[in-house]
Amino acid sequence: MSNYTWNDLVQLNSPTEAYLSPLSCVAHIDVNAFFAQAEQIRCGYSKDDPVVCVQWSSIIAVSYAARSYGISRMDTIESAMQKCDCLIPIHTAVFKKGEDFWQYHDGYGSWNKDRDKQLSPINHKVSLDPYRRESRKLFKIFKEHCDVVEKASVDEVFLDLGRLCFQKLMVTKEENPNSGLSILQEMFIGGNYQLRSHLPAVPDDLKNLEFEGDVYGASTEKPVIEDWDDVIFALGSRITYEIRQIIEDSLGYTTSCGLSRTKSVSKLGSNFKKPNAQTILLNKYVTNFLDENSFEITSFWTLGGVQGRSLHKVLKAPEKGSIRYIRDTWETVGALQETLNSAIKHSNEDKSGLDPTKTLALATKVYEICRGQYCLPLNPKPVVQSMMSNKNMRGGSCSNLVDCISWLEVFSGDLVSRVMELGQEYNKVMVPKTVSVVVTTKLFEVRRKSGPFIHKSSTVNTKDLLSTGTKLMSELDAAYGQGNSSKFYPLINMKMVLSNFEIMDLNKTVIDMFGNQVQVFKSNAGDSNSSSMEPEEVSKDPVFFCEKCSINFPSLQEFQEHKDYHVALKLSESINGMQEDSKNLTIGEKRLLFSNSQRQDSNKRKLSTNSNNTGKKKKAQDDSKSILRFFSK
Ligand code: DCP
Ligand code: CA
Repeated sequence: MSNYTWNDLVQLNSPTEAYLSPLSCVAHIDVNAFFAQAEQIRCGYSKDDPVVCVQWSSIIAVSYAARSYGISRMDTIESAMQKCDCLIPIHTAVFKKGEDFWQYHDGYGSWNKDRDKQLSPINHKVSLDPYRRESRKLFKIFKEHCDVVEKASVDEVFLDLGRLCFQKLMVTKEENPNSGLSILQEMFIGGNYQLRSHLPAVPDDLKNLEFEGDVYGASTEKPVIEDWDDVIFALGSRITYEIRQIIEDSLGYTTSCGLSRTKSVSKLGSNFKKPNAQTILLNKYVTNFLDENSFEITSFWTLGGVQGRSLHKVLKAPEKGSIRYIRDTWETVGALQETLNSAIKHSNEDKSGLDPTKTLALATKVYEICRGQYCLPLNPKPVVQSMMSNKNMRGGSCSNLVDCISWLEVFSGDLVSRVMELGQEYNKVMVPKTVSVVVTTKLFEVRRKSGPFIHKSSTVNTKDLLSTGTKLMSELDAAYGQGNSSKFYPLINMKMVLSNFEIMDLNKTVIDMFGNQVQVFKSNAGDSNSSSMEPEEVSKDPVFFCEKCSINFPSLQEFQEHKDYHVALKLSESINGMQEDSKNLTIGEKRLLFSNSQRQDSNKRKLSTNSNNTGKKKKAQDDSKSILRFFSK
């Protein structure tokens, strides 16, 4: 009999719960030497060419061919060239001061003797846009092949292989009707099982399944398949191998992959063997993997920071072998929590660095992570909080307001394309509500100015962003720069930050987009308002009636559009107030709320009280249309 239950197996088929199953199978895939590979592929070099990706005189990515010369990211371009005389340095794309687009200048870079072929950081800013584009192509392929994908960084993803493994195992028809797997499939299809009962033992014919990649800790050439988790990992390894192959065939990138029950172990696994490899961490060998490879409690990426170090100290763990020590010393979560509590209590004030109200969660996490069992869900759509374009200024390249505006032009170009791309990725329109300009002055003082993003169109464009940024920068200049220029300019650093993103669905009506707010209105506004637009049945044809405007609408669509108009109006009103000169109103909203046909004697928006139903209807319909146009632009 198996150690696993039917429930463990069936749970794999749930995109939201599979990660909790003891049979869960999660992959982490990381692109090898990402920026260097991107440049190698773009410029038509082979994997054996020692390409490095350069930013000014620093190396930011080293191809594996260049690594074989002992070159690392720590090398300067000069020291790398000394190590390898056939080195191929390729500079990133750059923006030029005063331009809102980036370009490659292949052959240019600090390593050139010819001064004219050196790229100067004084009037250029690096663009990472090309890598983000490649990243999106990669992500698209992962998404095409796996239903739950978390983008962990520009070149890393987590894949939850639950459904793919489950389908391969239980749905792919077995040829031999008498095979052990066929019998299991029959049981599943016929529903002849209890969720809580244990699965049968793995049938012999499945024990021949082959793994793709390296099974950690397997002593023989062919790892022994003992239980269903081994079967799932064998299937998972074939799936990730195929996906990685597709990536390499279609885009040219080699990757490294780690496969295990949890995200944290898979991440260690993908880093274990590089390049172009995959490491499989079976449940039965996972603690050996953690103990035998100089991993420490701080090696887990969620414990890499202050918390991990505090924990290491509080638990008095040895410098080496901390994972095993913690696992062997505390046999229950309760015992570990007790130790954490008392350590926090006995340390002075907040010296422990650990939150006393969260010791149970921390103890559980540490207990599980040391056993390779810390199950975290994948986060398929991380929320974008903010976006920044940044430039360290050199050589007095930002000495006055005009210089600042030239750099804002670069930042605007950079940020707009990033906002648009993010929108494309999520199939949404993303609009930041807040723009900040942050500068570091000559005297290392940081000055910041934030304000609403003033935009004329419903999407973000360079012109609007530049003019908002210019307004903020002019205010900073007026407050700190003018008359005090010697303490302010030249700036040492300048950045533009977008935040408070508003996310709108494409191809949806206002009602769809603001569905939640509609609910809010209803509960806040009380019945008198919310019940005012109930459709009314008249004779055979449904007629839709708006009480507020006393208008009948002949079709549901027109009535829906009209309702959208009311919702948008209310929303706009609640956000912006109703003054025509409100700075928060976009041109589109002004057109909607204060169009020429409105009463000229008042700058307050009022719904028409015209008794002529036709005229009223036309007006309301025009408004409905224009608000829809505004949002669907
Ligand atoms: N990067 C950077 N500066 C750093 C770290 C990374 O510019 N200090 C960029 C360049 C890398 C990319 O991010 O190519 C991905 O970072 P990784 O840490 O994954 O490193 P690589 O992909 O270059 O190498 P590896 O094969 O070890 O993953
Ligand atoms: Ca990488």
